[in-house]
Amino acid sequence: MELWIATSNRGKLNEFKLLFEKELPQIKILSLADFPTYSSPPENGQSFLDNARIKARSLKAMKPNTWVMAEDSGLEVEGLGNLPGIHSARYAGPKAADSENVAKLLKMIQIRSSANRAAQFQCCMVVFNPQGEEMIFNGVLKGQIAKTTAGQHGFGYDPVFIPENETKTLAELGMGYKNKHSHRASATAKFIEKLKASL
Ligand code: ITT
Repeated sequence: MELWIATSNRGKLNEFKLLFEKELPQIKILSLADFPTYSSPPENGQSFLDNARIKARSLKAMKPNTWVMAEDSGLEVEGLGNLPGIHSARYAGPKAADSENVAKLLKMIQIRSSANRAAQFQCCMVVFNPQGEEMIFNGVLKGQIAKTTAGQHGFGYDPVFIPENETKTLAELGMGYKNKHSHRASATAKFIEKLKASL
Protein backbone atom coordinates (compact mmCIF):
# COMPACT_ATOMS: atom_id res chain seq x y z
CA MET A 1 0.00 0.00 0.00
CA GLU A 2 1.15 3.56 -0.77
CA LEU A 3 0.64 6.63 1.38
CA TRP A 4 1.31 9.96 -0.32
CA ILE A 5 2.22 12.77 2.08
CA ALA A 6 1.75 16.32 0.79
CA THR A 7 4.88 17.79 2.33
CA SER A 8 8.17 19.28 1.15
CA ASN A 9 9.44 19.61 4.72
CA ARG A 10 12.23 17.05 5.20
CA GLY A 11 12.07 17.30 9.00
CA LYS A 12 8.38 16.34 9.02
CA LEU A 13 8.94 13.59 6.47
CA ASN A 14 11.78 11.97 8.48
CA GLU A 15 9.52 11.86 11.53
CA PHE A 16 6.62 10.33 9.56
CA LYS A 17 8.89 7.74 7.95
CA LEU A 18 10.18 6.52 11.32
CA LEU A 19 6.70 6.44 12.85
CA PHE A 20 5.25 4.39 9.99
CA GLU A 21 8.31 2.12 9.67
CA LYS A 22 7.86 1.12 13.30
CA GLU A 23 4.10 0.48 13.23
CA LEU A 24 3.22 -0.33 9.61
CA PRO A 25 6.43 -1.24 7.72
CA GLN A 26 4.44 -2.58 4.75
CA ILE A 27 3.32 0.94 3.83
CA LYS A 28 5.37 2.76 1.19
CA ILE A 29 5.70 6.43 2.12
CA LEU A 30 5.91 8.88 -0.79
CA SER A 31 6.12 12.66 -0.62
CA LEU A 32 6.32 15.69 -2.90
CA ALA A 33 10.01 14.87 -3.43
CA ASP A 34 8.71 11.85 -5.42
CA PHE A 35 6.44 14.07 -7.54
CA PRO A 36 8.71 16.72 -9.10
CA THR A 37 6.09 18.04 -11.55
CA TYR A 38 3.59 18.79 -8.76
CA SER A 39 3.19 22.40 -7.74
CA SER A 40 1.95 23.08 -4.21
CA PRO A 41 -1.15 25.26 -3.75
CA PRO A 42 -0.95 28.54 -1.81
CA GLU A 43 -1.59 27.94 1.91
CA ASN A 44 -4.05 30.80 2.32
CA GLY A 45 -6.44 29.32 4.91
CA GLN A 46 -7.32 30.87 8.26
CA SER A 47 -6.55 27.84 10.43
CA PHE A 48 -4.33 24.76 10.62
CA LEU A 49 -7.31 22.70 9.44
CA ASP A 50 -7.95 24.95 6.42
CA ASN A 51 -4.31 24.69 5.33
CA ALA A 52 -4.03 20.96 5.93
CA ARG A 53 -7.19 20.50 3.82
CA ILE A 54 -5.86 22.71 1.03
CA LYS A 55 -2.67 20.61 0.83
CA ALA A 56 -4.45 17.23 1.12
CA ARG A 57 -7.22 18.05 -1.39
CA SER A 58 -4.76 19.38 -3.94
CA LEU A 59 -2.60 16.23 -3.87
CA LYS A 60 -5.67 13.96 -3.73
CA ALA A 61 -6.85 15.51 -7.01
CA MET A 62 -3.60 14.26 -8.59
CA LYS A 63 -3.54 10.87 -6.78
CA PRO A 64 -7.24 9.98 -6.58
CA ASN A 65 -7.05 6.24 -5.91
CA THR A 66 -4.57 6.14 -3.06
CA TRP A 67 -4.22 7.20 0.58
CA VAL A 68 -3.23 10.89 0.80
CA MET A 69 -2.27 12.80 3.93
CA ALA A 70 -1.23 16.38 4.68
CA GLU A 71 -0.61 18.15 7.92
CA ASP A 72 -0.35 21.76 8.91
CA SER A 73 1.47 22.52 12.10
CA GLY A 74 2.91 25.44 14.00
CA LEU A 75 3.91 27.04 17.25
CA GLU A 76 1.47 29.11 19.32
CA VAL A 77 3.08 31.41 21.89
CA GLU A 78 0.65 32.59 24.58
CA GLY A 79 2.31 35.96 25.23
CA LEU A 80 2.38 36.75 21.49
CA GLY A 81 -1.38 36.24 21.03
CA ASN A 82 -0.74 32.68 19.75
CA LEU A 83 1.64 33.83 17.00
CA PRO A 84 3.39 32.64 14.91
CA GLY A 85 0.62 29.97 14.62
CA ILE A 86 -0.29 29.26 11.00
CA HIS A 87 2.52 31.64 9.96
CA SER A 88 5.22 29.55 11.70
CA ALA A 89 7.04 28.47 8.53
CA ARG A 90 7.24 32.05 7.26
CA TYR A 91 7.37 34.09 10.50
CA ALA A 92 10.51 36.04 9.50
CA GLY A 93 9.50 36.37 5.82
CA PRO A 94 8.34 34.34 2.79
CA LYS A 95 11.56 32.35 2.32
CA ALA A 96 12.83 32.53 5.89
CA ALA A 97 15.23 29.85 7.11
CA ASP A 98 14.46 28.05 10.38
CA SER A 99 17.28 29.99 12.08
CA GLU A 100 15.73 33.33 11.01
CA ASN A 101 12.29 32.32 12.33
CA VAL A 102 13.84 31.27 15.63
CA ALA A 103 15.80 34.53 15.90
CA LYS A 104 12.62 36.56 15.30
CA LEU A 105 10.71 34.52 17.89
CA LEU A 106 13.39 35.05 20.56
CA LYS A 107 13.43 38.78 19.80
CA MET A 108 9.62 39.15 19.90
CA ILE A 109 9.24 37.22 23.13
CA GLN A 110 12.04 39.26 24.70
CA ILE A 111 10.24 42.50 23.78
CA ARG A 112 6.63 41.47 24.45
CA SER A 113 6.48 38.62 26.92
CA SER A 114 9.76 37.71 28.59
CA ALA A 115 8.02 36.57 31.83
CA ASN A 116 5.37 34.38 30.17
CA ARG A 117 7.06 31.93 27.80
CA ALA A 118 4.22 29.37 27.61
CA ALA A 119 3.74 27.87 24.14
CA GLN A 120 2.36 24.86 22.33
CA PHE A 121 2.87 23.07 19.05
CA GLN A 122 -0.27 22.16 17.13
CA CYS A 123 -0.60 19.57 14.40
CA CYS A 124 -3.72 19.15 12.29
CA MET A 125 -3.67 16.20 9.89
CA VAL A 126 -6.13 15.62 7.05
CA VAL A 127 -6.28 12.18 5.43
CA PHE A 128 -8.20 10.94 2.40
CA ASN A 129 -8.68 7.22 1.95
CA PRO A 130 -8.75 5.74 -1.58
CA GLN A 131 -12.56 6.10 -1.60
CA GLY A 132 -12.22 9.84 -0.98
CA GLU A 133 -13.48 9.91 2.62
CA GLU A 134 -11.85 12.58 4.78
CA MET A 135 -10.46 11.97 8.27
CA ILE A 136 -9.00 14.54 10.67
CA PHE A 137 -6.49 13.89 13.47
CA ASN A 138 -5.02 16.46 15.87
CA GLY A 139 -2.10 16.58 18.26
CA VAL A 140 -0.71 19.14 20.72
CA LEU A 141 2.59 19.45 22.62
CA LYS A 142 2.68 21.97 25.48
CA GLY A 143 5.82 23.61 26.79
CA GLN A 144 7.72 26.87 26.91
CA ILE A 145 10.17 28.91 24.90
CA ALA A 146 13.81 28.78 26.04
CA LYS A 147 15.89 31.94 26.44
CA THR A 148 18.51 30.77 23.92
CA THR A 149 18.87 28.01 21.35
CA ALA A 150 20.22 24.59 22.34
CA GLY A 151 20.60 21.24 20.57
CA GLN A 152 21.25 19.97 17.06
CA HIS A 153 18.36 17.60 16.31
CA GLY A 154 15.04 18.19 14.54
CA PHE A 155 13.97 21.28 12.63
CA GLY A 156 12.03 24.54 12.90
CA TYR A 157 11.60 25.78 16.46
CA ASP A 158 12.95 22.60 18.09
CA PRO A 159 16.10 24.39 19.40
CA VAL A 160 13.99 26.78 21.52
CA PHE A 161 11.04 24.60 22.60
CA ILE A 162 11.19 22.95 26.04
CA PRO A 163 8.34 20.44 26.49
CA GLU A 164 6.30 20.40 29.70
CA ASN A 165 8.07 18.49 32.52
CA GLU A 166 11.44 18.70 30.71
CA THR A 167 14.49 20.96 31.12
CA LYS A 168 15.98 20.46 27.64
CA THR A 169 14.84 21.60 24.21
CA LEU A 170 13.38 19.23 21.60
CA ALA A 171 16.59 19.70 19.60
CA GLU A 172 18.53 18.32 22.59
CA LEU A 173 16.00 15.58 23.44
CA GLY A 174 16.14 14.22 19.87
CA MET A 175 14.00 12.15 17.53
CA GLY A 176 13.31 9.31 19.99
CA TYR A 177 11.66 11.77 22.39
CA LYS A 178 9.82 13.64 19.63
CA ASN A 179 8.40 10.54 18.06
CA LYS A 180 6.94 9.50 21.43
CA HIS A 181 5.58 12.83 22.64
CA SER A 182 5.22 15.39 19.87
CA HIS A 183 2.09 16.98 18.40
CA ARG A 184 2.89 15.16 15.12
CA ALA A 185 3.48 11.83 16.89
CA SER A 186 0.08 12.06 18.67
CA ALA A 187 -1.83 12.90 15.50
CA THR A 188 0.03 10.15 13.60
CA ALA A 189 -0.69 7.57 16.33
CA LYS A 190 -4.42 8.27 15.93
CA PHE A 191 -4.15 7.91 12.14
CA ILE A 192 -2.14 4.67 12.44
CA GLU A 193 -4.74 3.20 14.80
CA LYS A 194 -7.48 3.96 12.25
CA LEU A 195 -5.37 2.62 9.40
CA LYS A 196 -4.62 -0.64 11.22
CA ALA A 197 -8.33 -1.15 11.79
CA SER A 198 -9.06 -0.67 8.09
CA LEU A 199 -6.30 -2.88 6.63
P1 ITT B 1 4.73 21.53 4.19
O1 ITT B 1 3.61 22.55 4.09
O2 ITT B 1 5.38 21.23 2.88
O3 ITT B 1 4.32 20.30 4.95
P2 ITT B 1 5.94 23.54 5.92
O4 ITT B 1 7.22 23.60 6.70
O5 ITT B 1 5.60 24.72 5.04
O6 ITT B 1 5.93 22.18 5.08
P3 ITT B 1 3.71 24.12 7.64
O7 ITT B 1 3.11 25.11 6.71
O8 ITT B 1 2.81 23.12 8.33
O9 ITT B 1 4.79 23.23 6.93
O10 ITT B 1 4.54 24.92 8.74
C1 ITT B 1 5.04 24.25 9.82
C2 ITT B 1 6.09 25.12 10.49
O11 ITT B 1 5.85 25.09 11.92
C3 ITT B 1 7.48 24.50 10.30
O12 ITT B 1 8.10 25.01 9.14
C4 ITT B 1 8.17 24.89 11.59
O13 ITT B 1 8.63 26.21 11.51
C5 ITT B 1 7.03 24.84 12.61
N1 ITT B 1 6.93 23.48 13.19
C6 ITT B 1 5.90 22.59 13.01
N2 ITT B 1 6.17 21.44 13.64
C7 ITT B 1 7.37 21.59 14.21
C8 ITT B 1 8.19 20.75 14.97
O14 ITT B 1 7.85 19.49 15.21
N3 ITT B 1 9.35 21.22 15.41
C9 ITT B 1 9.73 22.47 15.14
N4 ITT B 1 9.04 23.34 14.41
C10 ITT B 1 7.86 22.90 13.94
